[in-house]
Amino acid sequence: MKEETNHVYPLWKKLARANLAAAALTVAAAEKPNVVILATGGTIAGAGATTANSASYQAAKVPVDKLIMSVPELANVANVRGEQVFQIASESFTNERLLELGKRVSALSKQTDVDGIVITHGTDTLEETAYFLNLTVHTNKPIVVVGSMRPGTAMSADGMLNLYDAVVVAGSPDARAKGVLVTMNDQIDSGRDITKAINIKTNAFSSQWGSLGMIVEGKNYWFRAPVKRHTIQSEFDIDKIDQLAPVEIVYAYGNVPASLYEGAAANGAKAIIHAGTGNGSVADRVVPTLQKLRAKGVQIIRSARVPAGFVLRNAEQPDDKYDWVVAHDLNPQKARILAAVALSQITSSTEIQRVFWEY
Ligand code: DAS
Repeated sequence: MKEETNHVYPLWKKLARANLAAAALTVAAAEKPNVVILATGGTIAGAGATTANSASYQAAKVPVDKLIMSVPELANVANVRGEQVFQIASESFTNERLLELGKRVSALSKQTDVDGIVITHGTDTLEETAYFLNLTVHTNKPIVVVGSMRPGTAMSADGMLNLYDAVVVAGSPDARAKGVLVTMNDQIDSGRDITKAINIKTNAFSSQWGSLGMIVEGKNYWFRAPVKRHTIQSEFDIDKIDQLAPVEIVYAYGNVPASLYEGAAANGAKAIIHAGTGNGSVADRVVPTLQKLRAKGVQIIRSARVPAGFVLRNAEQPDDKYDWVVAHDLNPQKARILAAVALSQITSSTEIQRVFWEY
């Protein structure tokens, strides 16, 4: 036995073994999906001073290649490569950055050597980016937006598994044609419905109509599918949008002055999202101002500061009479995204209301 372990393989046998291993890897690589990770920053790329810093850290520090290296298991499920699109905390996203990211996603989705796309992103505006891509990128390929609530340097960091889940879903044929997806905390959610509901826990994200599914140990479990228009079903195409319309949000409360709405319009807003109390209610002292702004061509869209439910048309306000729009179940920040996209190609309030019913 001893002699056998000391046996030196002739060089040709070593080469054969190496070729076999390489061939196996090639075969394996050919079998695995090709997933591109577009990194934009956020906590998932964050770093804290100590492992105890789960909430105080600096976002947008770790580059995409290091992120990929930090989860070697990614190589078991996909052929992964990364691109650093931005390195920012997501509260610093802008319309211009949304367009730049969306156009890159669209271009990659058209490549035959790309099976799925993951976007690593800060959690603060993750829901806005996910909805924007859901509205404008014409592909059936899985697009998965992912973030984390703790930096990778913290005990029980959630980013590694969130990223692994995102890559699995992005490489999954059964994730195709479901619109843009978000994988956080073992859930698979629709980019349309997801929102950040808690600002400091790992179960921060939820969808009021429920997740589409779950992912557990690299396996997807689906329970429902989106019913609203998205991706290839959308009339909005990122490749034909060069600018998003200026749309602003006014957060309503007892004592809210009409001047805030006038200021938004004076600043060039083409539409104002009213983040109303209750069911999108409007204070009696504000109604005349909104009527005046509507008469000047500014679209008035009633959303609600209340996190769940949906705004009813002609309930709290005579929307037909005032020619206003209701945001349906979209929260103010998502209503802004839809209005900014829609106003890039439509103008009538009737058409905008249709869009809010359909998307
Ligand atoms: N500031 C947050 C952001 O970048 C950090 C995070 O939660 O990702 O959205």
